[in-house]
Amino acid sequence: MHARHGVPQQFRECHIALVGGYVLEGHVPVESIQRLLKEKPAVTGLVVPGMPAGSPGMESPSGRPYDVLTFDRQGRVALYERMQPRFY
Ligand SMILES: [Cu+2]
Repeated sequence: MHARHGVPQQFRECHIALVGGYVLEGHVPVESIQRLLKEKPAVTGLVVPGMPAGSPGMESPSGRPYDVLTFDRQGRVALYERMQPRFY
């Protein structure tokens, strides 16, 4: 599943989703997905590595800012945005 969708080896996390022709890997926040679908960058998708505390579904009092990265099938990875953690 992950290889078929071009997710780099180091980012094969527990959750994968497909939306609007993009691949989402890990706990990608909805704000980043909305920005992705609006801006439509030339990437394969977004990944949040490591299931960080404070990401969606991982709400935590010990959450810290975490990075949303872009990736492509050539193995290029870049910072998309840094998100603030959620505390619930
Ligand atoms: Cu997870």
